[in-house]
Amino acid sequence: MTANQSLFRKIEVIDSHTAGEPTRCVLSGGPDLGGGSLTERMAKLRHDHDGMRRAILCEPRGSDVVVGAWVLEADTPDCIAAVVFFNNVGYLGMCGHGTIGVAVTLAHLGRIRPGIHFLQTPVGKVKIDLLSSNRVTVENVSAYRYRVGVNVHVPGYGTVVGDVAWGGNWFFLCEHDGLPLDLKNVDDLTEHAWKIRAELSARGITGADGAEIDHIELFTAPHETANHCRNFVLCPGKAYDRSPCGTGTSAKMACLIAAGKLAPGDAWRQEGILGTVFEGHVRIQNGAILPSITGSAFVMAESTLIFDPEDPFRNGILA
Ligand code: PYC
Repeated sequence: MTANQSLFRKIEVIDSHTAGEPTRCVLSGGPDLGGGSLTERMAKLRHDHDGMRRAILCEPRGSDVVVGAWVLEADTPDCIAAVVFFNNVGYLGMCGHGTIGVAVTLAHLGRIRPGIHFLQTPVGKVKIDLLSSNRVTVENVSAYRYRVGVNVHVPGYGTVVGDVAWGGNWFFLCEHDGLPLDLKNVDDLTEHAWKIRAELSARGITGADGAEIDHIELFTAPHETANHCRNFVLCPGKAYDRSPCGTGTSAKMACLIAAGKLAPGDAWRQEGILGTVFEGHVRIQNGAILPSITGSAFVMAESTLIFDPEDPFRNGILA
């Protein structure tokens, strides 16, 4: 090793995909976040080391599509790990496909065996049931419909009516009657969903406590009759979710429960833009809606990311 190479930071990651949507688990080599609570460590990551987020996920090392999952020690004894989810533009409260990816990655590493485990996230504790080395059920944080029948005028499109709901992230969910939710239409669907988001923001329509609605979920009838619904979900950094979106499926089920269209225990098969499916259920505990989703993830790579101090793009390409 040359003297220069000893200056290289190295970060160990495992890449997986869940129903087509990638997750990059960061396992070691990251900055010291101290020994505080998960909230404190996430704040440190955000304020002192945000460049690492870009460096790990954005081009040229990653892409806008990848969701990062920083796997940390939990600060509650009943959780096997804590995780901070992040993307090309910032941080996520929860991530359903990402949690399935984390569980399959931990199983791949021999850190968990089939059965029930708990994971700490910035928005609460989630339960994972590792059903096999690739299949996982996640019981999410509680979900709820916050506003119903919100009208939004979308320039060049007309008025859309949707619900605002929390599923671990904030969603605006609306029925779509334009171009089919097909891969060939993702550019148009992206622009349409982006305009809806801009209108929500311009009109001050938010989630609870003024939280920004940063996920837009369009839905139509499914392509496969075995499923209940098909969706297209636009994520905060303008990448679309290749999976049916775990937090989006949770928000959707909360809306259905609120509308009396789904009963606790009923199955909900959510089809995404690739045709992949999350199987959902809801249970009610002390009045709270607890959604669970089941899906499959596959490990694709075990890698060491190398940060050469002389690489002009070691911290990612800044837009
Ligand atoms: O599965 O919850 C999810 C998710 C959020 C953003 C991308 N995937």
